[in-house]
Amino acid sequence: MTKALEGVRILDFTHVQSGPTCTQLLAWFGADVIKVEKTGEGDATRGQLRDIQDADSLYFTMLNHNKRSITLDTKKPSGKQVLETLIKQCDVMVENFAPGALDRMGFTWERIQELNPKMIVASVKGFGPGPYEDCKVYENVAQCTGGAASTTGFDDGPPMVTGAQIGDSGTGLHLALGIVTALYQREKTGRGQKVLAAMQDAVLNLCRVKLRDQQRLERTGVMEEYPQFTEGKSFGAAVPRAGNASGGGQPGWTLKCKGWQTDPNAYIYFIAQAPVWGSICKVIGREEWITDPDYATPRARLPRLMEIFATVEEWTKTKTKFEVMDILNEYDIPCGPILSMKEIAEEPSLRETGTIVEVDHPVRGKYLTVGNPIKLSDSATEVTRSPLLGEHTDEVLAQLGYSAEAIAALREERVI
Ligand code: CAO
Repeated sequence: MTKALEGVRILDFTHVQSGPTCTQLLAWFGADVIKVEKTGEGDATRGQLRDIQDADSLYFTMLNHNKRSITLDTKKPSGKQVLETLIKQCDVMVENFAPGALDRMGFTWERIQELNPKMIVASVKGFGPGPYEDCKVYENVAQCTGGAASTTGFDDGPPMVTGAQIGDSGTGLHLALGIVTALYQREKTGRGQKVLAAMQDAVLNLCRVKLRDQQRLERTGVMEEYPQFTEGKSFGAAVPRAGNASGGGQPGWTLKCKGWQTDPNAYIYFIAQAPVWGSICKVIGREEWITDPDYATPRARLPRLMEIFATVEEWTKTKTKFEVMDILNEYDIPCGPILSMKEIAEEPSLRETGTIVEVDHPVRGKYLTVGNPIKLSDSATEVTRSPLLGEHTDEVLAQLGYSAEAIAALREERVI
């Protein structure tokens, strides 16, 4: 079967997480992704958070599937020449170096355009143009500057970052969309272009609803679905942290389930969706709430939400989260168990869909990874292991037109 991006060649100049997330997706859609790594060192993540001595870390392997790896010292003149050849023969260059690094290497946008006017140059940076444009940025910095941290956590605690890598992987996803869009436009214009995804912007995009709430707060001074309203607390000038409140029009909260005293994940997320209010009351044995004017309408329930959740919790605490899920689903009541990573790793349905995949690696052996979360009906994803450092250097250079002697000379010079 052909793949959606077959024929697209990517010069993958990315490292750590944000850029590699993007190029891994493109590889899964069929692009030929050539990862260019520092000679002798490679992507720093190969050696970070190692669980097996001398084997590429899971950090690296789980972000670099389906790619080829070449080593290249792009600061040496002959290394620059190889990079120039790559630029001429690739469709897209993806990079996430610190601001200015590519320019310092001698590969400005203008220079790249000279070499290949069709080249799309896609970058992740911490910030877009402005006061912080020269700053280096990692995941949690983006979560803090993009609005996620100030709106995550409980209002009596400090700002919190989330485990979901919305700064790195979230930005990589945004960049991938920018790249395929630029490839589509190039079909019509014949020209390349620059694609920029700033981590602050990507996080803010994912926090869109919180900017919505900021404006609601400024207009009305109150947000009735926030726990602060239910608890009678006053709102400040900025959107407060809302704990586990739903963030949407239907109120929700995390409720304890059987075993919560010893299992930190024995919880269910429960949504008091208005259309199924009658069913909720029946299931928890509070049928009088169906007609009681203090509870019968969403408006009447708002100031009583915490009391309602506490009552529902008395019921959920008598059952496991999976039992609660089964019962509530029978009545179409939206809910979801808090799944631990252990439970997710062992979930058969996620294996069946290719969302969790077991991969075999020649050095580290078998490991689990997250497969392609985006399923195309006409471009199936087959997850193949990440490359060893420089595994494809000779193969790629030969494809670029380098003779065996020329490759040997580059190796002698420690350029590759
Ligand atoms: N050959 C020779 N030199 C190379 C090379 C190669 N193949 N690949 C990279 N280099 C050089 C760069 O040119 C740069 O040199 P200069 O500092 O002299 O310009 C140097 O390696 C270091 O690159 P860097 O500054 O990008 O790396 P860092 O480890 O210091 O910083 C990071 C890492 C992530 C903070 C920074 O790259 C960054 O801010 N990137 C943009 C935002 C981003 O993607 N952050 C997400 C990271 S994932 O959590």
